[in-house]
Formats: sequence, C-alpha cells, structure tokens
Amino acid sequence: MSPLFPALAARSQRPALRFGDRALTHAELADAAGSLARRLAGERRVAIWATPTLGTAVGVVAALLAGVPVVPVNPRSGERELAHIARDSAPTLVLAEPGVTLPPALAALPRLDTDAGTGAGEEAPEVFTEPSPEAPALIVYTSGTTGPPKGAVLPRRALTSTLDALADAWQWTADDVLVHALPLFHVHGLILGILGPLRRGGSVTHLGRFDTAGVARELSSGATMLFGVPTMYHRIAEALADDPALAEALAGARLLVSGSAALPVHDHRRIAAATGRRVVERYGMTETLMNTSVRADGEPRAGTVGVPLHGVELRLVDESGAAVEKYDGESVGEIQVRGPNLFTEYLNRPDATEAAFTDGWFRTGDMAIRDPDGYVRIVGRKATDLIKSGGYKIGAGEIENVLLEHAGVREAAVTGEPDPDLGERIVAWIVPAHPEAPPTEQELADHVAGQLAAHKRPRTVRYLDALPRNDMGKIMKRALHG
Ligand code: MCA
Ligand code: AMP
Repeated sequence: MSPLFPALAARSQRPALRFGDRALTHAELADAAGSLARRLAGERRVAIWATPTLGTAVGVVAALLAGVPVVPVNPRSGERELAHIARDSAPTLVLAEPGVTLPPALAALPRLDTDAGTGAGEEAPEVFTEPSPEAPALIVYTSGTTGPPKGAVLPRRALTSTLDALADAWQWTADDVLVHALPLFHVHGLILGILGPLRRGGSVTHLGRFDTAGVARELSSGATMLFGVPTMYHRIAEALADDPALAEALAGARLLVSGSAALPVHDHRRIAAATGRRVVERYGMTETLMNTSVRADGEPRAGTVGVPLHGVELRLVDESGAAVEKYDGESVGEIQVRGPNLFTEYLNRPDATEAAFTDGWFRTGDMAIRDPDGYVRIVGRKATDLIKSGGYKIGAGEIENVLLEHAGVREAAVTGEPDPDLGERIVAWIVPAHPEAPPTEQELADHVAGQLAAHKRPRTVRYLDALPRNDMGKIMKRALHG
C-alpha cells in the first residue's frame, strides 16, 4: 500500500470515511480502493465525477494507490466547461458512482463504477509500485481572469508536504474526527477534507450538503474538527443566536478551521462571543496547496491567516519587484511562495506556467502585510477580474464570454460586489441586443449555469444602455459601481 496512507497499509480497524449511512474503516477502504486500483493500473489519466459521496473518496484513493493521475470533475459543470476539461485533460477512463448518467463529454469514455472493487476481497493483495514524489497525483481545474480554467498538476510530494505541515500546525492526529460539507472537486474539500484525515489515520464525516443542523449533530457526537468556507461560518454565525445546541456543539470542538476566502472579523467575533471558540484561518491556493495558518498552539487573531507552514517560504514583493522586508503591519506586497507544497505546472499551458513564476517563486496575486510577529494579513488581490464567491474562484472573463454568446446580449461585463453571505456576489452588467425585450435575470443565470457551472451564475443582473468605456474602447469596470 502507498506510503501516502500509512493507516491503509496497517489495515487499521478504525473508522475512515462516513457519508450518510455508508462508512468504511481504513482496512475496508484498503480492500475497496485496492481492488479498484487493480482495475485502474496502467491507465494514463482518469477523470472522476466528483459527487459528494463515498464512491468519490474511494475512487480518488484507488487512483492514488495505482499511481494514476486523477482529475476531479464538478458534477454540476455546464457543457462548455466540461467539454474543455475533457478535451484538455484527455482522460482514458472515467470513474463514477454506479447508476450515474454521465453527460456526453464523458459518456463516450470507458467507465468504471466506483464500487467495482467491492466484494473482491478474495483477490490476492497487489503491491503497487510507489511512483516518484514528483509524479502527478491530481489535476485540479482552477479559473483565471480570462479564458477557460487551467489544470493545476499537483505532484504526490505536494500532497504529503501540505498535509504533514497542517498536522504540525493543527496538532492533527489519528484521534481527530473531521466534519465538513465541502465539494470534492477542489483542494479544500478533497485534499484537506478527505485525504487529510486518511493520511493521519483519523476519520471524516461528510455531510453531503451543508447545513448547520448537520454540523451541530456531528460536533456533539464525536467530531473534533470542522472545515468550512467563510459562507458556511457566516451561516453558522447567523444561526447561533437562536440555536443553543449549535453553540454548545461548536464550543466542544477541538478546532474550527476556515479557508478559501477571508472570514470577516464580524463573523469571527459573533462565533467567539456565542461559543468561546476562535475560528482558525489558513491560506492556500489550488496551485500552492496550503501556505500559512494560524497554529492550534498559536495566538488566534481574527483577520489574519497566521504564519508560513513548515517547509513553505513566503515573501512579499512590492510593485518595483523588491522584497518588502518590514514586519510593520502596513507595508504591502504581493505574496510569493516557494516550497514542496507547489504544483508543477498548468497542464498543456507552458506559457501560463512560466508567467506564474518569478525566479522560482510562485506569484499568488494576493496582496498582504505582515504583523511584527510574522502573522500574515491578506489585504487584497492584484487582479480585479477574479471573484471569490462562496469560496469558489471565478474569472470574470469566462462569464463575459458566455454571456456574449446569448442572443439577447449585445455587451456584457462581470464584476464582484460585496455580499454578506457569499463574500462576493457575481453581478452581470448587460447591454441588451433588443432593449424592448431584454433577457431575464433567470434566463441569463440558467445560461451561465448550463455552460459553465451553477456557482458561476450571476446572482444580480443590471441593464444598461451602454457600458462605460475609455478612449481606447476598454470597459471601465470601476465606473460601473459608481
Ligand atoms: C439556483 N440553483 C441553480 C440555479 N439557480 N442551479 C443551476 N442553475 C441555476 N440557474 C441551485 C443550485 O444548483 C443549488 O441547488 C442551489 O440553487 C443553491 O446553490 P448555490 O447557489 O451554489 O449554493 P450557495 O448557497 O450559494 O452555496 C454556498 C456554499 C457553496 C454551500 C457555501 O458556495 C460552497 O459549497 N462553497 C465551497 C467552495 C469551495 O469548496 N471552494 C474551495 C476552492 P441545491 O439546492 O440542489 O444544492 S478554494 C481552494 O480549494 C483553496 C486551495 C483553498 O484555500 O481552500
Ligand atoms: P483557489 O484558486 O480557488 O484555490 O483560491 C485561492 C485563493 O483563495 C487565494 O489566492 C486567496 O485569494 C483566497 N484565499 C484562500 N484562503 C484564504 C483566506 N484564509 N483568506 C483570504 N483569502 C483566502
């Protein structure tokens, strides 16, 4: 069994995964994923239809055991996004839960159900050759400012180094039981939320979908840690006033962790006031996995993402390209990082890979300051055309292109607007092709959801006679919110 998962090799009888009434111990997972892995061995690359279900976890572990790179696909991807990912990643096989009907872009591929291995325990266990630490483990698609999403190639050493650095920062052990409801096609939910507990030999309960009742139930019946995006903590903060059981459950947790976007200080405070517990923030990115965190044994401080994780080098660089040396809580620079946690490349995009690095440092595009004791505070982002909504990164250009394909749209611009629940809300500014009969808000939301993904749909549409443009004809987005 792969050294990625010592508890599988040790055939631990402790719980590993629970999704509703489906659960596996580490030993059972070793059998299920092991026999699925035998069927995957030799494949060049597999896609997985990443529903929030047990089969997705088993399928990803199987691919990792077999040493076959795996591409998690959002099961709510629209046609265009799916076609792009299928074309770009060119999987030789697709894994899916039994009974799932796959859309055309994937249906033509050979398919293996994620339960294909179960019941095959009588087969002799196979010892898979462990690939090199540099070998690709996962390819995770992430949006940029323009163009379709890029596949970040994550090597095996990035997974192990980030998960072990988090274990160090959070004192995360085999005794921890994690609960979360994050999607399984991104780093947060899949790598931290599923592979993390498995690597520790601990366990995870996935709620299937987020609700505060599920969080309260699990934290009051044995779960020790909660992972969530700020939107989830905001909804918890809102519910706390009328839900003493939720407050009690959170108060009993060992660690509450937030990430993927900034958790507003107001929500930090409301949760601390109602539960006596401080939410710990960590900062990461698909391309870098985790960079910094407030440590479990460190001082929790709202509004900061803590200190660099073990093995991660972090520097701030100002606009002239010079390193910001001051730890004064006010000198701003772009966060650049270096370390074993980094991706190796964007799949099929050497141009984009090259542009992402400077002297071996990865440019995150996030702007930050450092407190005198080294705590990092993120203060903004370089690109205005990147929107973080519900913890998802969304490129404005991608949505604009799809809106422009709608027959009722003459011009389109997309921006992010502050939103108490989602952090940012996607706003589409539309010049209708036929002002007397403009497309409705619902029609445009459905169009974007159908082509890209549900979370990329505009939540607000504003209709204009013309978009504000400068002398060069470029849309002046800053003038839109005027
Ligand atoms: C409404 N719905 C529609 C439409 N209108 N669906 C399709 N087309 C439409 N026009 C439906 C949705 O399908 C869904 O159905 C329901 O309305 C609500 O969906 P949505 O609006 O997406 O939900 P939400 O309430 O806005 O979701 C909030 C959320 C979600 C649960 C917090 O945003 C979320 O899961 N975020 C996690 C993001 C994440 O994991 N990011 C990590 C990447 P139904 O009711 O059936 O669901 S960042 C990362 O990995 C880095 C490394 C890091 O640092 O972590
Ligand atoms: P993604 O590309 O979807 O992996 O998102 C990565 C981005 O999420 C980072 O570049 C940050 O802008 C943002 N992010 C992640 N964690 C945090 C955090 N704790 N606070 C603020 N921003 C965060």
